[in-house]
Amino acid sequence: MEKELINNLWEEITKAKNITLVGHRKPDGDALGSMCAMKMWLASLGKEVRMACIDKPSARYKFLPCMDKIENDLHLEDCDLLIVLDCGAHYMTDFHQKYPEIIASNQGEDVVLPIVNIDHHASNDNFGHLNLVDMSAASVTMILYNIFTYLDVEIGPEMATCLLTGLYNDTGSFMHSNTSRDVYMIAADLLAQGAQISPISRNLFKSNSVSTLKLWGKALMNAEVTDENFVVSVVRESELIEGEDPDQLGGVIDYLNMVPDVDFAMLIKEDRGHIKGSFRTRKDDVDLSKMAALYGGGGHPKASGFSIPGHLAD
Ligand SMILES: [Mn+2]
Repeated sequence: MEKELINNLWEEITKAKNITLVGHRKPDGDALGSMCAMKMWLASLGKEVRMACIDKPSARYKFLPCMDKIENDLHLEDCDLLIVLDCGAHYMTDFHQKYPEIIASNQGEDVVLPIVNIDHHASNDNFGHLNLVDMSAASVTMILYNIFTYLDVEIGPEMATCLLTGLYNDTGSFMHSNTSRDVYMIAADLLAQGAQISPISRNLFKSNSVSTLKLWGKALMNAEVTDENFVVSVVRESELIEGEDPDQLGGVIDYLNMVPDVDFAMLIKEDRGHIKGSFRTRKDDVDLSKMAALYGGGGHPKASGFSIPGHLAD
């Protein structure tokens, strides 16, 4: 991350009194970990901070501090700075339809409310007034770690747990190919600063209800390898029984991606009038963010997704 960008961020924060942090829809451990860490830092500087995600965080993140402070709408009456975290595009917040004059694709000269965009998705389109986008970072919390280190911020155990949560989430518990030497070094330093790893590993990757496991079973049963050499599985709405939610399928794609020698894995699910796809690959020469972009989605070269309105034909 260029020092100048961090200095610009510091300037924006110094000018602002009321700051709102926004994460993406269906917030994950990186979005929530970065929001919490950011909130704690800004609060220590005497800022008034609000946090918003359009979807309620999953109960699995209850161990993070200040989860109960996250609102599902923007309250911008007094707000003078928005910081958007872990969003590859403005519409990932899902607040763009309700607040089109504020959450827009490109902030030109006539800015209503400045947006700082802190993100690591390769598909990020620099929608903010100030853009701290580092696609070499494994997580947004890794970018925040670098910012805090540069600014000499005292991290402390709670913030360290938040930052480690994002790192743990976005590296798939240190198993994805983005688990670099820097990731281990930062994780080690966060542990040294008091981060608690056991609630993270227990809640993020070792906790699922029976209904989730059964739904995963359906996705795994439906898997096949195509003639084009990729693994695909489809879960239709008609296969869901009472109480099963397509959201529970998050995570099963990593199992499909275990099949050796295929080019990539794809999971398609019907979800309340939308067809949602997830892609994963272990190959270095496959760029799945481009593939998802064909369907209006985005993400990383090795992990991407899309959502289009409609239902699956038979
Ligand atoms: Mn992320």
